[in-house]
Amino acid sequence: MSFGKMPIANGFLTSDQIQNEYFFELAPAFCSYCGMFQLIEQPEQQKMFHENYAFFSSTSNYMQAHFKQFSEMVIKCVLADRQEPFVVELGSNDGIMLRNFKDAGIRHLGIEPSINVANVARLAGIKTLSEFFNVELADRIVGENGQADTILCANVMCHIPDLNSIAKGIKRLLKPDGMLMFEDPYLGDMIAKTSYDQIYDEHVFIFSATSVSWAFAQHGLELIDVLPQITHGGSMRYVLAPKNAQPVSSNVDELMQKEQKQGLHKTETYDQFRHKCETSRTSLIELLDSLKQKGQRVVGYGATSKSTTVNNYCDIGPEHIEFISDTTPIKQGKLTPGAHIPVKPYEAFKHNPPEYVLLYAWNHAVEILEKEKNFTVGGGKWITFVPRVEVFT
Ligand code: DWN
Repeated sequence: MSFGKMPIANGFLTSDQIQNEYFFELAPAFCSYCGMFQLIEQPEQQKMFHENYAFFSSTSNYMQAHFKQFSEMVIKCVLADRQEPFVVELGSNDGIMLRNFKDAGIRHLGIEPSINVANVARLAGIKTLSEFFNVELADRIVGENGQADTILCANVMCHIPDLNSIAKGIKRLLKPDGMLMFEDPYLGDMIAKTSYDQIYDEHVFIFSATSVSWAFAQHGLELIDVLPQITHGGSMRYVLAPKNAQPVSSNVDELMQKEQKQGLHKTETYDQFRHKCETSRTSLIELLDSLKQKGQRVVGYGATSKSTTVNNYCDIGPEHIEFISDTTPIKQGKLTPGAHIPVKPYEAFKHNPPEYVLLYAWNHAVEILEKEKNFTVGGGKWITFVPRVEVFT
């Protein structure tokens, strides 16, 4: 299916950059042979991850707590009996996860190609290399530090197009009794909730247990456990180890059977998904058009990467959304990719609340609705589009 021409999801821009804005065709496809759901074309990595990368993981308090729990589980269940354990994180962003290992005095190394976010981690004393991970880098890390007891990766594996090279590098870097743990948005949730906004340039894959198991088995890595997470609208944590090194949890087989029941192996499932995306697009644009006609003010909440797909696919622009409120300084004062809706600091929303808020950051709904209780109590209305377009108060 195609979502049409799309800009770089985190390519927030100034008005003088509009003329040279880059677009590509956002077209995902499903492979019935290996079960992978992926983009056909992805912009080159340097266009997405660079010294002005706009997403800082630590903007959500909930996500900070999530990664603290994740780290504590790794320290307790994986590293406890090990001599001078060594942890590597791929795509460590601003250090939201590794800071917990640093604080526990554990040897660690973050790999984060986007220099600006990596610098935030370095300033906090977290060891970070700004490079793209591959086999050569894996060998260099092993030469300098030895093999890793665990390799972690959160919302990053699905961003890396050359999965084979990554898997090869991981196999070299991981100790024979080590574990790879990564989490990413889960295909089963995306299909169940029609959360098509998970599809954008950075997310080259939307994984399932079936596709992860297949892809990593090619490189001698076995899927030994799967742990559902509620983060980012429904994610899955995958645990892998060198083949036959660790017992395999029954969770793996159970989830794969569930995926079969959900029809994740059938092309018809994706035809239905496409149809639901089209219905969702029509409902959302009709709602925004009618609010515009009634002269109601609508403001967006959270200039997410996901919102780039929603705005461009549904043809939403500044005529519908007055501005998007976002707490990330690097996004403020800029225009959103493709749709060119102004992004303003949170204070713009707080000091002049609109009648309606389009909740682009629906994945952080619990945290945001708690923070914005006064807006809701004061009669403010929320618009969501996942799992369906609706207004709630
Ligand atoms: O995989 C990815 C995920 C994990 O993070 C990356 N490809 C990029 C990014 O995707 P996203 O931009 O869709 O992530 P979020 O976490 O949904 O973005 C939330 C946005 O909303 C941020 O720009 C921060 C902002 N925000 C806010 O303004 N007020 C967030 C919260 C919780 C708030 O209270």
